[in-house]
Amino acid sequence: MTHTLERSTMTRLLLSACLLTLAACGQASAPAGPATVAVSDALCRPTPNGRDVTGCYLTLTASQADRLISVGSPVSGLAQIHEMKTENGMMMMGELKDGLALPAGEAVSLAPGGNHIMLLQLKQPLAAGEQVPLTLTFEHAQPVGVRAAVGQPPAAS
Ligand SMILES: [Cu+2]
Repeated sequence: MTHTLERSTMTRLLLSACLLTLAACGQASAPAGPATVAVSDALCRPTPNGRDVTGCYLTLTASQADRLISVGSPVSGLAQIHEMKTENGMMMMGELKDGLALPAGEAVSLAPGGNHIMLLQLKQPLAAGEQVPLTLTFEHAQPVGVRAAVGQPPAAS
């Protein structure tokens, strides 16, 4: 009888410990520390031709699996995440409506000829040497603000 009581008390203790752990996990964004995304090499093409759209490129490295879900910039009315795809033998670009997957610890480059950030409805032309503030929003990590340099990217191979 005593033995049974002890076991049931032990079970209750274990159960409440599990519930506490679950609650703690539910509140934290991730068990292995806060999710972060490092951003490097942010660059936007200049618009000397008077067009009100341009492409921006950068490299993202997420500390844990994440997703770039949106981009904003005060210099443009609209910013989208674009992919390049071939349709009827023609290279087209289209919006990645579900964003861009970022595998844990892997550098993901948005580069000419591939995925890029599209700034549309630019409020003024962008000249080389200027800077463009970009705010990147992720599924897990806190939003990251960067200042992209305006300049020509190295020629794509
Ligand atoms: Cu585009």
